[in-house]
Amino acid sequence: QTAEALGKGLKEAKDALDPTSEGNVVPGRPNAVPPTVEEPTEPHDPLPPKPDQRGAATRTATGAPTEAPDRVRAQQGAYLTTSTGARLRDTDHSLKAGPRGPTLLQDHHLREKITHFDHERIPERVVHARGAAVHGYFEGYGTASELTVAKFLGEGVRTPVFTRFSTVLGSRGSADTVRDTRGFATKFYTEEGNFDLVANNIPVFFIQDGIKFPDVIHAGKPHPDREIPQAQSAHDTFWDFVSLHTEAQHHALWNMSDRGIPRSYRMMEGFGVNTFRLVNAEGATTLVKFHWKPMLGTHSLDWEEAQLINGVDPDFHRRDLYDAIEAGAFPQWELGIQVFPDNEEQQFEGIDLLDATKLVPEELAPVQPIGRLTLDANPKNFFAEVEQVAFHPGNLPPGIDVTDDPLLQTRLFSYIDTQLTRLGGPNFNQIPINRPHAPVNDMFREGFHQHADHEGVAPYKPNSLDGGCPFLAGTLEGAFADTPVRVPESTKVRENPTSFDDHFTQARLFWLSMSPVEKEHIIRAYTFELGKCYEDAIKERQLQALAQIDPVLCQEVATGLGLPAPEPTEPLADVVPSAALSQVGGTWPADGRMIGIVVDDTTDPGELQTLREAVFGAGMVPLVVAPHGGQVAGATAQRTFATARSVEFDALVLAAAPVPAPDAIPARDAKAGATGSGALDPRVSLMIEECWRHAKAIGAFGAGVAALNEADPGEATPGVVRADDPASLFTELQTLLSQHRVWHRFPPTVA
Ligand code: HDE
Repeated sequence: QTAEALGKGLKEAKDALDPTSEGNVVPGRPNAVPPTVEEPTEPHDPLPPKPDQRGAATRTATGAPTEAPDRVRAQQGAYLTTSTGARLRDTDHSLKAGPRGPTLLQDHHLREKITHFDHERIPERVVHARGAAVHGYFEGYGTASELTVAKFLGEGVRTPVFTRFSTVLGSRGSADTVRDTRGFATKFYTEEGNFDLVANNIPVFFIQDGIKFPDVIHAGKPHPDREIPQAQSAHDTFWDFVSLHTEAQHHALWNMSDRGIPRSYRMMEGFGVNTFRLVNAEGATTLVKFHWKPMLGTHSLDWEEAQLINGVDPDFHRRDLYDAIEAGAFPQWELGIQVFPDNEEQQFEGIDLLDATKLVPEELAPVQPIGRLTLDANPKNFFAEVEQVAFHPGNLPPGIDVTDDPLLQTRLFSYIDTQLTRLGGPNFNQIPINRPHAPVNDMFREGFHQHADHEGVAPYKPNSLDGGCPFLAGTLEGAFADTPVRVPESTKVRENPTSFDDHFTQARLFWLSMSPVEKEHIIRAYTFELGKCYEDAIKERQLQALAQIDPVLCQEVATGLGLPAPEPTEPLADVVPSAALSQVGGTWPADGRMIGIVVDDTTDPGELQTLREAVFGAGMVPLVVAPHGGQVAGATAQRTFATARSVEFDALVLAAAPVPAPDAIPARDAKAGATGSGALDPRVSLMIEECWRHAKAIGAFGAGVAALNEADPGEATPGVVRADDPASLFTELQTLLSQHRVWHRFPPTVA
């Protein structure tokens, strides 16, 4: 529509609302539309769909392209209409037999509006219901080209992607920072068809055979009688399952570690978990495990902090991701592969590559980078994109194939099966977010929600009526190479290979690879979770499993539970720790970190400006926290003491020592801050105290030093910095932030 036409449309719309306009006068009443009704704002062209959301044209069997229906654009034109495009003149009043009379069945608009609303919900995902997703692109390095013909991994090839992060157990509206595994699923819209890398942030899984999946999920989900607890593993059925199915011990240990509570989706590793097979131009194959390595490093929350966030900001991870992208701090990951020979044993250094409860330490098989992911655009509509996206581990381009991992084999069935119900029929790959960018000629026809207008008369192959099309691809251009792997001669059985029997060696490997502070966190997590269980028999059985992992771990948790620590029943495995499994000890870029700055009306505007510029300049976000809203110290207050809570910040800077507000309710506010003599606003004391407990960097300059002294975290406390000027203070804070947390603030209690 041209601007002129739209302008004309607006005039008509205005006329329609004009109570004095001829057609709007109802006999007996001066006007039909209350004069207070606001007129529509200036109409504007709807935003064009993102190029990367356009599906490729569907082709008919004759090869003639049929224009695939474009993304359905909402809110087109200047008028409110019915779903069939008829303009409406009222949407606020149902048609009644008189102003006080009953509503008439005749009111088509009322019925259509309510009916559509009644059907707005679709089933949430049976697992991974809570998630957030964004657009981006992937660039291949070309380093995998020797191993696979997959074109999107070629040097410099850029492929649009859509990535969804999720928790596993919680419902769609549950909180983000619960202790759980995280999903990390990426759809690559490659020119050879979609590739879905449906990964998790933990490299191993609970079970070895997919047939147990309903069982482990039933155990983790809320109890069926009262549907509690929501999004938690801290309950009897979960630990009942884990202690009875000891193959789950390794994954559960990762959940109890800091990996179960990531600081941000942007700071998580991703793992394909299952072993995949690559096929190169000669038809030679290798086995690989996929890894995502975050450029910002892998970091976690403190457990108390995570629990607080669940109340203070249940959308914490979703907000963090969307805000970072909105601010232009695009998160990036490197995709890497661990490469193994594809021999008959399918083992590497004694580790069975088909057992999804095992990882291969990076020291034994280094992760080789093959490309880079950049996430740079938020969704436009959450339902259309994030809810309707459908991933499937079997969506593979030529050059990537599956293995016989019994977990992966079940997954290949499950995803499409669940999506049939969730997305209402077999045509969900026609939903814009799922559409491949490669031409589609699948010969699938009809079914619920069919959007394609297929032509031709012969949707079968071969045919002699539609020109014989479509054709078949050659071996290497076609997906599903069906590598002729020899299946060892055997009989049909319901059993695992004996190499799956070892459930504890790798759990012990993980435990022994942790730093003292990480071990401490694990002990506390087990003590918390098992402490929430009611049945002693379950706690005792789980302690028996811990005894098989490590005596210190078992003893510490047993002490916390007030139960005796059992002895292991088998000799403990002899393992070499893997340094790559620990998250602490390095330095990383601190882009996108949040710095809370406490100010009041005495703070020097020039100094505050210098600090904010330094924070911005380092790619971080300064948040001005003030006693009241509006302008404070030459800046706009972004948080007040009433709305701020320390958990939002990665570091805290004190640029003032605010005294308690004269109108504070002393008893209630004093309770908020556990320390201090009362000279400092208790809400500021609380912020300092929490940042201190959660091992965050704390800094002060100018009048802020007095606040720090008042809260008294101690002169020589690590990670507490005092400086004369904001610039030198921030330099010191940056160093601390690059280490994520000041873990050495607390002397370790375990070796
Ligand atoms: Fe999934 N999984 N899964 N899973 N999974 C689903 O598919 C399943 C497993 C993962 O953001 C479901 O469309 C079985 C491992 C992610 O939309 C379902 C088994 C890994 C997501 C399903 C597994 C994953 C899912 C539910 C054991 C890491 C979210 C909704 C055999 C490699 C995808 C859906 C999204 C979702 C089945 C195990 C990752 C039910 C049967 C291992 C990231 O089909």
